[in-house]
Amino acid sequence: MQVLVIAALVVGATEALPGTDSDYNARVTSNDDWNGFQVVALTFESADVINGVLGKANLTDIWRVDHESRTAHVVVSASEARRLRNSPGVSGLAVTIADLGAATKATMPGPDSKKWDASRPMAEFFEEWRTLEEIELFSETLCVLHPARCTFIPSIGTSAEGRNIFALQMGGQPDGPAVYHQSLLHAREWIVASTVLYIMKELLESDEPAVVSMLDDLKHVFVPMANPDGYHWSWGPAEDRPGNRMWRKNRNPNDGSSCIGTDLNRNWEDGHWSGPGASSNPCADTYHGPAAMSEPETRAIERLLMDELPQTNTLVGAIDWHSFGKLILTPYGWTAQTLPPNDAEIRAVGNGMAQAILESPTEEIYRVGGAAELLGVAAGGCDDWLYTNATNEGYAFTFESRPRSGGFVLPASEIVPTGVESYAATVWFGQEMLRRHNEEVKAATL
Ligand code: 0X9
Ligand code: ZN
Repeated sequence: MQVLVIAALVVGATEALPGTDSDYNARVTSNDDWNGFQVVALTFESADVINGVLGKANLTDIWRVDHESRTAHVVVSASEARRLRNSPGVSGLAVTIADLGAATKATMPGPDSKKWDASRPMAEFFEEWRTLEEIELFSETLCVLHPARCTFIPSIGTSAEGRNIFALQMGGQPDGPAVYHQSLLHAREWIVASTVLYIMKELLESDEPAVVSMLDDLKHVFVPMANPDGYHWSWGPAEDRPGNRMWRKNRNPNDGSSCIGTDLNRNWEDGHWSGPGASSNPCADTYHGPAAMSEPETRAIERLLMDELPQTNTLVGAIDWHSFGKLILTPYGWTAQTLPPNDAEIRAVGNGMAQAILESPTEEIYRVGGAAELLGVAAGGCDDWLYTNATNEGYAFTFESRPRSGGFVLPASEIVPTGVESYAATVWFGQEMLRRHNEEVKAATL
């Protein structure tokens, strides 16, 4: 088994994450390459020791470092897990996935699982993980079934490998406010594509007067599959590719390197592109790309939100859906030293969404906090661009969805409950965005 020694800087809690230069993912050619690796949740004696301990460990990948809860989820060999258990500074170690290769296979549709097509009930879609083709077909079908309130846009631009990036628009008024929901910027975070599709379906099918009137007044724009090439790759192996379930980036080749892909959550022109927390190494999972907005996927979304949408509507709020950790993250992600001018307002909206989830049927607890404070600094993130550019310092969030612990592979039985709680947050968000927008309009006309 190949295990990397990851060079890391010993830095403060709000500095760049250590270990994000791991290139193991770049060398994986089959899901079997994950056989025998474990995912462990480490708890640290204090936040100050986290980067030092991780810097000295033989880590294959770092999935999450959470400074507030003093935890980290890392991929390691079994022997390294044993060593880490007794490392100074580590107060606890729990194995969350005993064999990552086996878990990957166990959480993919089996040979007997039926594909979804438009002749089957919409609800059946959420019984299983779905391929790119099924996701696109489902989205298109939603608009066919609800033509008065839904427009399917087959392509807002093409991906690096030439796939269409589709979008949906629902409701709203000419010259009125709009919100934006995006998922699957990171290929391996499968739960959030299902989540956003679930939200779209529930919004369209709802006959609750409060939801109907919210959708009438507030345009909802969705890009559920922001990284179609990466997602397709994460479904491998198949005839046309070896694939890797743990793939994160897009699939754009890099000049002068055999490593593929840019991290689409480090490529945005947030005013700090290529800063801390983003890597200049094309083999790294957090590679920021050759230039800000260099990627066809980020540019397609930029065109949609900066050129097309403003012709008819004003974008007031946006959520970029990711996994995992059950977190609602507020800007900034590029620094923890400066807060947005309307930080208190943004956090109040974040807290409102967390409360809506707590009051939803799942009663789950989501934590709210600054992205850089909770997870460490990372420049070039979509959330900071959505905040600064697309919403003009409005309301922008990154959701880190389920699970709380464990990671990117989870059973399909989590799809519906995650959808239920995320729908509750989305409805509350929409109503609050509308309320705040109307108040501002009223104040401006007085
Ligand atoms: O690191 C990321 O891109 C996000 N976490 S994930 O595990 N889904 O990859 C967090 C992004 C937080 N926002 C910024 N750093 N701007
Ligand atoms: Zn992500």
